[in-house]
Amino acid sequence: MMKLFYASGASSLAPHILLEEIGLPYQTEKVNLDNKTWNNSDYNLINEKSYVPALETHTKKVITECAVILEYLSVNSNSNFIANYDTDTYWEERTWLNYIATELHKNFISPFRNGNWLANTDDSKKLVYKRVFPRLKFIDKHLKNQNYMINNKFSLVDPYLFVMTNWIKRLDFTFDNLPNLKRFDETMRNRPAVQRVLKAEGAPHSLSE
Ligand SMILES: N[C@@H](CCC(=O)N[C@@H](CS)C(=O)NCC(=O)O)C(=O)O
Repeated sequence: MMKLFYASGASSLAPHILLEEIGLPYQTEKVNLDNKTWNNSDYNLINEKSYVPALETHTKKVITECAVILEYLSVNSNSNFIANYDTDTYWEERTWLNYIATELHKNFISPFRNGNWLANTDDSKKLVYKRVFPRLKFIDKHLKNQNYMINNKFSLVDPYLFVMTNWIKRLDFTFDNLPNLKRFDETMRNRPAVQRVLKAEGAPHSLSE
């Protein structure tokens, strides 16, 4: 059975949601990112890069990098959450996944904290907002006439974007001037699979040290 290593509310929320949407059996293991342990074992032995998500596949191979795990899960299921390889839609999906990973995910992370952690001071939050707002605005424009990122249908891109809209809330940023992203966030929260996963993960750790 596949096993997802996650921390509540972290980027691992994206593959967790996709696993639940896909409906294949899977297990989860909660990682303590403060001391890099899981179930009393050293997490660095699972993922030497020392961050979540990591997915142990059916063949016991561990794969990392959120966008890659999302693609792996979509390809290895009967879902229609990913387009056929080398179609225009496939490349559109790759472009958004890469955009979210490089332009949003890492820009949400504060340069002032050790490791890949969310900002936790007013100054670092302001800096993060300055960086992410124009990139979020670009997505908001794309969502003008649709509820989901690709052809107005749920795809592997949406859970990753939902991590970002969830972080907007977590960092107390506002959806002012981002009305379409706000609607996207609400659409995602209405999905039963998303509700089950948010409940299962529970509250994320506090942003204070
Ligand atoms: N490049 C990685 C980044 C993953 C990442 O930043 N994970 C964060 C949570 S969102 C983490 O585990 N941070 C803890 C740490 O680095 O100490 C990916 O795309 O999956």
